[in-house]
Amino acid sequence: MTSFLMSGRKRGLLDHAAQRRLTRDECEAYENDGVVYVSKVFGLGWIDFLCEAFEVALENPGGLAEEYSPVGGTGRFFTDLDIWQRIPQFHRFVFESPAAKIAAEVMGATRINFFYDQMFIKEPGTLARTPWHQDQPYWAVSGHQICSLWLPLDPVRKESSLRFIKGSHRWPAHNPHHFLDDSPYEGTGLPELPDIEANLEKYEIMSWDMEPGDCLIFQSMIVHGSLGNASLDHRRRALATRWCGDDARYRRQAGEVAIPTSDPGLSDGDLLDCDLFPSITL
Ligand SMILES: O=C(O)CCC(=O)C(=O)O
Repeated sequence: MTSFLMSGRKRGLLDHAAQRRLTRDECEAYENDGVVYVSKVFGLGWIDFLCEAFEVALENPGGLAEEYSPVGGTGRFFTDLDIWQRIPQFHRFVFESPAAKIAAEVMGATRINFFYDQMFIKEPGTLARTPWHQDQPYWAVSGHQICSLWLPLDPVRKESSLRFIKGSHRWPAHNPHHFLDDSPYEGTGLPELPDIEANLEKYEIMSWDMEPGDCLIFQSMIVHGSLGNASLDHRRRALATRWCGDDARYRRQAGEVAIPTSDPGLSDGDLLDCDLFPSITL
């Protein structure tokens, strides 16, 4: 607890009153392309804060933590999720950082439920890719106002950053696969994505060099993925937080679902308001 308070004081940037507003062009890019790169939107106090929080999380992995790099492979691709439920620094980020307001602004939402958080770490030399996928088919939620904020804690070059297919948030839902072994989710009845990697020239791919303080905001249906981290000489750490707006409703579709990770006590068509998906005061 002490360490994150100190890091906040160190830079004096935890007060999000200083946060800049998104521009109209940024909001339009999100709506049209399904993703927007937003520069210098988080104060570096928050980045310091999360760097320390990541250390705490790495020392205390949860039951849902996974290693995606193959055993014996180079590097390390680590993930953990629902961290805000266990580690106070992540809880604080959800409720006090500018993230909820940024998500509401970009989606034009008047209300926000927090959905979940997920940390990703790719050590240098990691060959494991993030497979091309859409997020929403992994989740028991319907609606259009659903987005992720992907906030890197380290400088990231395009070669190791997320890649997006422009406009693919308008594609229909495709079947999720487990990142660990690429096995398809069972019983969803959804079609498979085309082989994007083998046909990259067919798609308009968007990706950005990024600095700490920048973030990507992407709609939950956009097709995205990433190469490994063979090109950076440092870790690529990122926190993804998922946010739901006005039209989001609980919807438990057929077959396997990743999120929620426990029973939220909701019925199909319910607003998300519950302990697992708290409503955030904007
Ligand atoms: O950081 C990564 O490589 C994966 C991120 C991702 O796919 C997501 O946040 O939905």
